[in-house]
Amino acid sequence: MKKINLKPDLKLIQHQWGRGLGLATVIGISLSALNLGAGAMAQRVVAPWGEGGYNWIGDYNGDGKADVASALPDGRIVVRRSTGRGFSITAQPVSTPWGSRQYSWARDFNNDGRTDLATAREGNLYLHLSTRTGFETVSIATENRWGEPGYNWVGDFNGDGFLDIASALPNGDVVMRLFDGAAIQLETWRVSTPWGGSEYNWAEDFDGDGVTDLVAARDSNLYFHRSTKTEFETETIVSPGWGESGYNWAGDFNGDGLMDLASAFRGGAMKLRLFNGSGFDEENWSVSTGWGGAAYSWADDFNGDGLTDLASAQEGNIYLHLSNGEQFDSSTVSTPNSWGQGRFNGTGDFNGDRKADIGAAPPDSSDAIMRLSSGTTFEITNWPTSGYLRPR
Ligand SMILES: [Ca+2]
Ligand SMILES: [Ca+2]
Ligand SMILES: [Ca+2]
Ligand SMILES: [Ca+2]
Repeated sequence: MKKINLKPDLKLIQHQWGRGLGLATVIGISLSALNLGAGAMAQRVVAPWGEGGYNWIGDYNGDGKADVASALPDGRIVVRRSTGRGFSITAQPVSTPWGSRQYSWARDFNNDGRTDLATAREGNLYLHLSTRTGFETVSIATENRWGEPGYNWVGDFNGDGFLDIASALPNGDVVMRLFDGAAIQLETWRVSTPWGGSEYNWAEDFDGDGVTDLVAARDSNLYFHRSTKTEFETETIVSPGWGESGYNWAGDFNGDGLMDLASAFRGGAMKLRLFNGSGFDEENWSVSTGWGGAAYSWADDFNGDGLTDLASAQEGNIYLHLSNGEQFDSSTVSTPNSWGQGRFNGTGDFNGDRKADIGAAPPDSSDAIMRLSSGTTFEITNWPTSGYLRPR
């Protein structure tokens, strides 16, 4: 979002496919249906989605349009590549196991412009690095020291361009897995302040120096852990007033290239913490509409102006809050009340116009319901999944 380069803006397109508390549900047809044609030539089949938490929005082929990768229970990774008007599917078996969803990430770990998949299970990290045609799997043995769910963060904590994983342990140790493109160097960094609840910590490059920092919110304090590339330097800032779980978002809400935090409260009040390079300027913003569920509320740049906006869906309404840098300009977009369950909705720029769209995987279809942003409204359209899947 802050670096101008020729690579697509992954920040915009690699949000996880939804989040929240929806029950894990297999979407699409049953897997047994895929075997009906065993022995036949490759045939056209309807492709299922992964279980909740195993579908990830990202740009797996680096063409600037968001795709969806799904890990299926049968061991295949299915990628729906966006054509701009639908999805073209490919599948690839992988022989390594998956960690649980809180230990699985879709990010561009090796910095080649294509989103990769990583999953941690016990003492192993499995990296599925995107190639031109699929994934190349790298198994890396590492210690079985991970944070609790919600306390493992991906970022470039040492600034070498490759994404790392930081795992916070309750005793103040932060296990750093520093990835260099091929291997992982294990280090332990220390913090002496508490972490926030699992939805109250953010790994972002707040100060824009190319190195990911950590921010934790707890009670009336904000703990800013600035990475020096070799350790965290912690500053404790008194800053009361946080939204309920799931209603605090990181983004660049005033477009100055520095990451900020936005917290929403019942009744429409909002608190913005705008990072100014050394600290956070607190401002009171507000919205006039309600909020949908936390799993249906997203921070992304819906009109492509570089300022992070908010959108929240509640049944047949999308409450769109476009940041103008000083406030949100709010509008309500009417839309059919058809959504995926909590983890089957997510934002990304699926058609490559740099405006974030909302994708939904409804429980009874292998196609996706896309809401393509025009900048001021969302055009709803069905995106079919086409292609051939060889029966496993
Ligand atoms: Ca790194
Ligand atoms: Ca900012
Ligand atoms: Ca915007
Ligand atoms: Ca778009």
